[in-house]
Parts: sequence; C-alpha cells; structure tokens
Amino acid sequence: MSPIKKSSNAKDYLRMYTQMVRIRTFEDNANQLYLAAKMPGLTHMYSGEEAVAVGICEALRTTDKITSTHRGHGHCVAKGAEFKEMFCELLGKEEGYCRGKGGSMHIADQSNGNLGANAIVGGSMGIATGSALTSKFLGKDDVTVCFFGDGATAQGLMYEVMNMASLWSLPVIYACENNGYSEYTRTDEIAAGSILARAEAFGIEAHQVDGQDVLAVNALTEKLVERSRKGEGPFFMELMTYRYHGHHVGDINREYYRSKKEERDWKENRDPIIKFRGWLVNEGIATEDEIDGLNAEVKSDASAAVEYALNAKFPDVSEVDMHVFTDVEHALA
Ligand SMILES: Cc1ncc(C[n+]2csc(CCOP(=O)(O)OP(=O)(O)O)c2C)c(N)n1
Ligand SMILES: [Mg+2]
Repeated sequence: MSPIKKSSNAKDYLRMYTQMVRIRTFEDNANQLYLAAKMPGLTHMYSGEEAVAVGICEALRTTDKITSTHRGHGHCVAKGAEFKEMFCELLGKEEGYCRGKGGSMHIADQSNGNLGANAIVGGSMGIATGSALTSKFLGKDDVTVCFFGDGATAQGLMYEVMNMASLWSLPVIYACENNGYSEYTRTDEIAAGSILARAEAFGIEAHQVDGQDVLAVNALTEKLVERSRKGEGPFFMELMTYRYHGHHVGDINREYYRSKKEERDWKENRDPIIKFRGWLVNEGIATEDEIDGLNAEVKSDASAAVEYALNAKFPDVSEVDMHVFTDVEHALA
C-alpha cells in the first residue's frame, strides 16, 4: 500500500474501509435480488472497483459534484447515498432517489452532489463539463468528477469536452475506470494507443494510478482536487481496476472472453478490501475483531434496507408521467 497519509486519522481510514464494504455489500444484495427475480431489469455490479469510487469521493466535499455511469451504485454510495433509498430505487418504489422511476442506471442524489448515473456510455462527460463550467461561472470553487469506463473513450463527446475544458481551465477531473473490458471485449482490442495520451493531446495533465489501492487513489485525488479549486484544472486520471462480475448480472458464462484464472487472480491477490483490511490491522488502526464487527454492522444495515424496500409502496399509477421530464415553467420561474 501507499505510505500513510499524515493528515488522516484512524477514523478517516475506517470510514474509507466501511464505505468500500458498504459498496460490496450493497452489490451482493442487489445481485441476490436479481437472482431471486425480485428486481426488475438488469444491473451492472461494481464489486472489485470499490477503491476507485471511495478513494475519489473521500477527497470531495458534499458540494462537489460527480457524474456516474451504468455501473454506478458504487459512486452513489461513496458520495453519501443511503441504502434504503438506493434499494427502493432499484425496486421501483416511491421512496427511491428518483421515486422509483430511474432504477439502477439512473440514480441521482442531488443532496450529495451526485448529478446522476447515465446509461448512455460517455453521456455524462458533457454533463460533468457543463457542471464545472457552472461552478466557474458562479465563482464557486466546487470541483466535478466525471466517472466513465475505458469503453467510453471511444465516444466523440469526450474529445469535444476535453478540448473545451482545457481551453477554459475548468474544474473537472475525468476519472477513467479502466477495468480491462468494454462489455465482452478486451480494452486492448478496441482502444488504440494510450488512454492517457488522449488527454495529454489536449494539454490536460494525466495520471495513471492503481485503482485497487484506496490510499493511492485518495492521495492523488486530493492533490488534483486542491489544484482544481485553484483554477489549475482540468485533470485526467486512469484508474487500473477490475470488475468481478460479468458485464451485467446476467453475464454468467463468460469464459469465452476471460478466464476463471484471471478472475481468481484479481480476487485473491488484488482485492481492494482485503488489501486495505490487512493494512489497517498491520498499522494497528483496528483489530481483526473490530473489522469483523464493522462488516457485520454493514451487513445488517443492508438486510434491513432490503427488507424495507421489498415492503415499500410503488408510486401511484396517477404519477406515471410525473417527475420524468423537467417542469419547464417551474425551471424558468
Ligand atoms: C452510447 C452507447 N453505446 C453503447 C451502449 C451499450 N453499452 C453499455 S455498457 C457498454 C460498455 C461500456 O464499457 P466501459 O465504458 O468500459 O464501462 P464498464 O462497463 O467496463 O464499466 C456498452 C457498449 C450504451 N449503453 N451507450
Ligand atoms: Mg470497462
């Protein structure tokens, strides 16, 4: 792991650990809901990539913004979302973040600065860049982080917005989660050249970081966020990571595009939670028993939230066309 961050205390470290466990536990429960046919539609699991969302979001304030992707549960939880509203959203219930009308791929949580997940690959890049332009225009020092996958680097929008962001020194950090795959295709089969060089071509400072090391991700993000607040942005990060599940929950038989050995290797040797747990114990920040206690607490919170969401109300049929489009009159008032 990276060296100890002097400014942090034990509580920060335990919070980072707990946030990663919350994401993994949320995903395990969401997967179970899918397998038990209790959740409508599909969902894309974030398990394996927790250190990316947590390392980044722990460096942000509530007023800083993020935009997310189709694989977005981890980003939501890391930016402060609650289990109850998250599960309600997945199950289409009225108390969900978007009153059950967004579902897994469209969760937005404005109260925590989460501008929303996006099922359009690369679609959030324009939103994030617009958000950064808004901060600058309003004279605020809020920063926006745009999460996207390696596959999204094939979208033309990325090049339009990086050009603009660079010319106008916008406070935006493009965070490319390179998990090695775009659906069922290896990244090196679809992305020519280097991903970092794409950003550098626009004069954007770009860094690659081990996305399984929460402290390394957090340390780099803190530096870039601080510089972004001072008007030195934009920045680009490529976070090397891995998704444990298939592209989506239904992608069970995947040996035709990646081996079981490869999956085992990442899980056994590079798991971000196991690695960080070992570090916490070695540094004397928590005992094995204390960490087991944290894990159990998160598990029980998640079970209670699932139970709550399963029994919660669906929105009334009369609301079917409400909260779906912007109320233009209200927005302009
Ligand atoms: C514009 C667009 N094209 C294609 C798709 C279908 N699609 C959904 S996810 C995905 C792969 C995305 O890969 P990546 O950006 O690496 O994210 P990951 O799934 O690996 O997190 C594709 C092609 C889509 N949703 N939107
Ligand atoms: Mg990918």
